[in-house]
Amino acid sequence: MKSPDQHAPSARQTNRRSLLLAAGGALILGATGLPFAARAASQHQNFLPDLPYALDALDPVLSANTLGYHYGKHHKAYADNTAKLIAGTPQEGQSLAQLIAASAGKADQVALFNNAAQTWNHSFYWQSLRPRGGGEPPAELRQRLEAAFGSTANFKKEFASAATTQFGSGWAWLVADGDRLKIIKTGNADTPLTAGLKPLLAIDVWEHAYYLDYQNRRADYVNAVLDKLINWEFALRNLG
Ligand code: MN3
Repeated sequence: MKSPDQHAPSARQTNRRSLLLAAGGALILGATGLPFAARAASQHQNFLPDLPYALDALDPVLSANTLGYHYGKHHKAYADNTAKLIAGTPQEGQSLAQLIAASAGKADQVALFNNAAQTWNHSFYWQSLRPRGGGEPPAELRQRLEAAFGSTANFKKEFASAATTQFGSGWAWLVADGDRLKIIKTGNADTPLTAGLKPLLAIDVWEHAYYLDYQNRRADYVNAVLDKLINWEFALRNLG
């Protein structure tokens, strides 16, 4: 059985990161004699939050292998790229939300928008999942879902439909548009934040989110997440 303390970042996870960092530092020292890369990286803003559970906490729905790549490589790269793009510019020190708002729709800031929005979207996605999630939503959220979609079951059906019909890379979202709950999908890095919508839940449907575990079976991934991992309490908190 898995213990409840897996909701918090585990000591094992922290140790693993420290070990990776130490290994990287040793490699740099061995090559140049000075930890230039390590020092430069530490001076950048850190936009990568801790994963809210251990890498293997969502297994078997999402394997530690998937989370290792998705969080440790993809999400980290977006976060690192965002920090590098603003380093030494007037935008240094701004929040992801500020960077997203300032770069959205600007042809000369596509790279910053893509990396900042993907960093934000992924941080939101990890919180949209939880070990032993799914099941019945809390009563207050269930009533809102019933009002908007007829039933929780129908919400899940419509959400899965949005997630599986998003052509190519992107995201499916439950959002609040004023008082109304809506399901939307966005392409690539696009995020509901720029449309003035309040995100409540997200599912990543980029292939890197599921390919190691589900290959081309996106619908199986989406339905497994909705049934077993979705974090209704997070949606309710976002609803405020
Ligand atoms: Mn992703």
